[in-house]
Order: sequence, then C-alpha cells, then structure tokens
Amino acid sequence: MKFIAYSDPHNHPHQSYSKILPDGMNSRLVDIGRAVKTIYDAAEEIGCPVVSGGDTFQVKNSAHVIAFNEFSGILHRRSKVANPDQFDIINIGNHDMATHDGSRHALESLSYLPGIFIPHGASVSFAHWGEGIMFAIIPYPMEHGRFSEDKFRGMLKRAIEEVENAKPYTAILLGHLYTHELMKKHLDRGGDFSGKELMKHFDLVLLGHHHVHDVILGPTDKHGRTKKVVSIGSPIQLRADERGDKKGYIIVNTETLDFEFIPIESPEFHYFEGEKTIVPEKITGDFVSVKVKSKAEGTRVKTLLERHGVAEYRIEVVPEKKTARIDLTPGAKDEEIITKYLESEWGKTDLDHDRLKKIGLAYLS
Ligand SMILES: [Mn+2]
Repeated sequence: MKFIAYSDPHNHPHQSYSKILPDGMNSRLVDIGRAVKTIYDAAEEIGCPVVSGGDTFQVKNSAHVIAFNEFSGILHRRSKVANPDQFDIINIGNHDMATHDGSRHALESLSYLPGIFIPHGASVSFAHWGEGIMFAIIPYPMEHGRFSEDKFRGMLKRAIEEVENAKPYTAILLGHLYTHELMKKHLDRGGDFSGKELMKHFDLVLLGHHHVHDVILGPTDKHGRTKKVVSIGSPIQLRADERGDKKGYIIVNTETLDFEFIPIESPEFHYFEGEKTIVPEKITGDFVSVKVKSKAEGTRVKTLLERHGVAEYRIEVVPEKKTARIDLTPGAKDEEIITKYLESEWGKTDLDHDRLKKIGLAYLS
C-alpha cells in the first residue's frame, strides 16, 4: 500500500515576510494552508492515509484561531472519508505543545475525530494498519519546557520492546527529532540520536522537526528492503535560511519502503548580493533579500523588484569597506608615513600630493 507523509507545516500567521491581504488574512498563513490542502487533496485522490511528523501549529501561549480553524476544517473532511483500518496519523511536535512536559497540546480536540490518530499525551503510542504495518509514535520528548534525552530514551525503549513483541512485517518509527547524521551534514552540529541506532529496530524511520528533506540509507532488512531514516521536511520554505531547499511531501510504498518526493509550488526565499546578481525571471511572487553598496543601487533594486512583482523584499545598504595595507618600518618618519598613505588605496585622490603632504606635516608638527 501507499501513504503520504508530510511534516512541519507550522500553520501560523508568521510575521516576517508576510502581509495582510485585502480580506484581513495573513499571507503566510494562506501560503501554508494552500500547501497543506494540496497534500490532503492528493491523499483523497490516491485514496491513501496521511502521516504527519508534527509541528502542525506554532503554539505561542495559544494556537492561532484562524490557523486552527483552517486545519480543523481539513481534518473534519478527512475524518469523513478516512479508512478505519488505515487511518491518518499526526505526531505532536515541540511547536504543538502548550505545557512544559508536552502533555497538553493544540491538537487535543482533533484527536477525538474518527479515522485520525493523534497521541493524547506526551508518551509513546502505537498504531497498526491491518496485520503487517506497525507504527511507534514518539512525540517531541519535552520536560521543563526543553528537550529531554531521558524521556526520549524511555519512550524509545518501550517502542523497541513493543515492536519486538509484535514482530510486524514493517515496523515504522514516527518521531520528531534530529539525528546526528542529519545535523552534522546540514548544520555541522550534533543531533538528538543516531539514525543508524534507530534502524537496528525499525524498517523505516520518519522524522519531523528538521525542515530539510533528506534520507539516510541503512542496511537491508530480512525481506531484502533497504531500511531508511527519512527527514520528511516542511511542505513550504518557512524561514529565509531554507532558501534553495526543495519543498513538498513524500509518497511511501510500504511493500518496498521506497518513496517518491512530490514538490509543492509555493513562494520561496532568495538572497542576492548586488543588483547584477538578481535573476528577475525567478523572483515573481517570492521573498527577496538584497545587499547593495549604495543608496542609489538600492533605489534601482527596489524598482527592479517591484517591476517583477516580488511578494516581499528587504534591501540592506552596506557601503563597501576600503581596506589597504601599508608597511611601515619601526621608527618611520612622519613624512614617510604620509607618503606611503598617499600612495596607498586609502590615499587615492585627484588632489595635489605635494600640497597634501605639506598640510599633513604641518598638522602633525
Ligand atoms: Mn519541531
């Protein structure tokens, strides 16, 4: 069978790079809602379940009411067409959590919808699709408002025990955490856990939290399938540092454990240094940040960006710093210093050097 996996939509009226649309809606919330709808529409067309890696919302004391209503509307519709044997699953990420131990979260009321499985508290839970496919679901492990490795190890231990007992044909771990391998590769720092370690016990590991889509291939399982740790990635670029990342969702084949990445079209981030590096045909409807050297260049860039219909832009004027090197001998005379200065990059001027030297010497004496 097939299922769709996506993660980290962060349904929220994000403040940066957003604008208020004529009807009062936040443009970023609309962008995200469109991507999420694309995913659930695809699931309905294929007739397959949807699995989410978490961070459905971006809770800041509370979930935003329109973000909640939009997503809730999609889930109510899903609930009506859901297959009770192969139901949807939504994990809970750190941004969904409302309390310091994660026991309360923004999706609680949605967890009562038939055909959609959402963990109630912040502990490991299990879901079975028929006989052969078993999910161990580990929400973001949080204690005292921060990541807890102890809690994660406790939940993982239970997940391994349960999977070892049930011995399903396909054991899938759905988590919301960084792996060492992905962190090292993308951010050059350590993660929360080793993907290789997870693949000793699970055939497929699906992870939310890290917004980049990537995969770590593992050993072959007893059925000849290649085990994998997949960082699902966010369905749209959420922050400027995600520029250049392809965004979308994946369709997983449970027989082979292979998957297909389906891109989603949405506004993207760009960064340019200097007006000459701007690629006008690529920026329409997107978020553009440009570093320029002068106000005049900034004005020209502004005109260019507005002509090409970018969604939002930022122009930063950073005047070019002139640097030069002057080698001075210890105890150099004032005249020698002034001469070398005038001959250097800093001293470039159309004024008469002899006059400048005289003024300089008079000033120093
Ligand atoms: Mn997260």
